[in-house]
Amino acid sequence: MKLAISATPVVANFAPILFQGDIEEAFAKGAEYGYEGIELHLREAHDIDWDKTLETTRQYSLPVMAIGTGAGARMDGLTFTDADITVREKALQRIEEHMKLAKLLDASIIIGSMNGNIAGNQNAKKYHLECLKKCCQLASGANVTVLIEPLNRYESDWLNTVDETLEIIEKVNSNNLKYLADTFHMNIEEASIIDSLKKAGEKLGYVHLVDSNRQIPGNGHLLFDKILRTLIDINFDGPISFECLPVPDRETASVSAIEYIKKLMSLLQMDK
Ligand code: LER
Ligand code: MN
Repeated sequence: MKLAISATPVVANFAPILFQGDIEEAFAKGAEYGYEGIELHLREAHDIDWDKTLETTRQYSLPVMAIGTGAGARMDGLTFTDADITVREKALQRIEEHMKLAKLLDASIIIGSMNGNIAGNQNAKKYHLECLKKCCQLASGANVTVLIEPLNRYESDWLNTVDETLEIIEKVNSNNLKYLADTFHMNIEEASIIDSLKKAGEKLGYVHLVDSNRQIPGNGHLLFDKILRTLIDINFDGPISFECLPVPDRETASVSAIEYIKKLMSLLQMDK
């Protein structure tokens, strides 16, 4: 399990992303603090210089684990459920560009907010499935993993739970599609985070580790020793990223998050 810092070139202090602003600084600080990877949140794939970013991953030995695509939905209204076909096509084009970058960086692609909302649109789930299948066809050609992330009910009016996500993964039936578990959303939607992680089993491809108040693990009331124990029990070996609010500030949050989780991992003898 590799621990990743979250970063974005778009500054939005309300967003649960540790490093906002200069990406090269995020790489430098991430490496300095002991992270083993970085998760990049981009509005458009060309928000960053691709060749320079590839060079920076090598310079700091910090691979890009995943590209978060939600800004395309939140800032540009692009989703896989939109009633307008031109919007869905634009969403797929946006993802296609992210996919090219993901292939270059050997990263995964996250589909969270792009799953959209369904209220008032009886074809929304059909549109979503069509788009996700196309997305997974592209992913299969590019050898990229697509991570589908359920969000809590206050961010999305459907696709909130592990059960709904596993059903979609089964329908799409692609080896390139995995489930992304975000412990903040799970804390709102799942009866038991532990049981739901167990249910996901080998479909789990990635984890957002974040506490009940969307701050770094240790600042809220989630039981991360039990969560980590479960990840070991289900043989999860994918990336773990800290998609957390930079509270009280990004340096303190980034350092405390990795310290806290590494301490728990060593108590659980995960570092052996
Ligand atoms: C994306 O990973 C996520 O968790 C969203 O809630 C961000 O708004
Ligand atoms: Mn998340």
